[in-house]
Amino acid sequence: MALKVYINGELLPEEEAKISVFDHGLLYGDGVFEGIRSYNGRVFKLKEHIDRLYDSAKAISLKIPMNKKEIHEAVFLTLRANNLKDSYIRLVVTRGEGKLGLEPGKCKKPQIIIITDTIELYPPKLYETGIDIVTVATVRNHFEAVNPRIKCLNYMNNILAKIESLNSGATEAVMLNIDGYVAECTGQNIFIVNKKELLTPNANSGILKGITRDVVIELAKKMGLVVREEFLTRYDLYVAEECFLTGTAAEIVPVVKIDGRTVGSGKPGPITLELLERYRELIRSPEATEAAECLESGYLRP
Ligand code: PXG
Repeated sequence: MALKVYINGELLPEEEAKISVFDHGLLYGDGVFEGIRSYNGRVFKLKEHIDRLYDSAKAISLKIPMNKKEIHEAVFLTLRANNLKDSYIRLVVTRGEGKLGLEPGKCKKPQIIIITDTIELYPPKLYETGIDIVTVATVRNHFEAVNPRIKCLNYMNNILAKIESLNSGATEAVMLNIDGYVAECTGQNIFIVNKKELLTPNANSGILKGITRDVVIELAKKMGLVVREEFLTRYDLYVAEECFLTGTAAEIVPVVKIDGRTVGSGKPGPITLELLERYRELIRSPEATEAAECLESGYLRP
């Protein structure tokens, strides 16, 4: 069955779901987005994702022509139309169609697009073996250029880093900021464990403040770990006992090699595995507020 895609209030079969070549989202990467997941009919952290979407839009002076509740309902409408329980939800707001030229004022109507599809996870084996990552020469965007806190439609900075890591035979890239501090990977935040402490780059190190990152910080605190958000260097990565990446798509992926140095024992560490287990429990937990919102809106109608 063809997927249905939400565009500005309409649900269209995927082959008819098209937007203008004059959309500034395409012409200039002018727009914002979110990547969200649902597990067993429950949308994980939907409120947090919608809040971040509005913050990203505010930062680029884009007024979303719907309120948060309407967006929330539109997400569930799209999920129901596609009858998907485990899905990847791509919520996109572009500046809209306009004449050529950078001025956002040329675009009168932002486009709201919701795609719900299935998502290809990393092979389960990678979660057992861990991945290898490398630091790359491409520097993460400076916060006064395009602040990485804005989840905008221009991912060229990250794509260049991804190409570099793949060219060097690694699975993922670690990007540093202009001052040389560790920022993040191309679509994941990075964590290390050292001496029973969990460390992750400070929110102003040049990162997207990941929602999975926030969840993991909370889980770690519940486990009694000290969590510190700091400015980290490559040295900190090299001497770490454990390392892992977090993101909506990747969830929690163990890292076992960084720039050719083996992390800890060379196998995913015990704290990483414990966090992964707790994360997997949480995303399916009916007690989570997201689940209640979901049920109220009728996504899991009998
Ligand atoms: N950093 C960057 C640059 C990201 O794009 C994260 C960190 C992790 O954030 P969350 O909130 O997901 O924990 C992201 C998220 C995709 C895709 O389609 C990308 C992300 C999330 C979901 C899907 O490639 N990036």
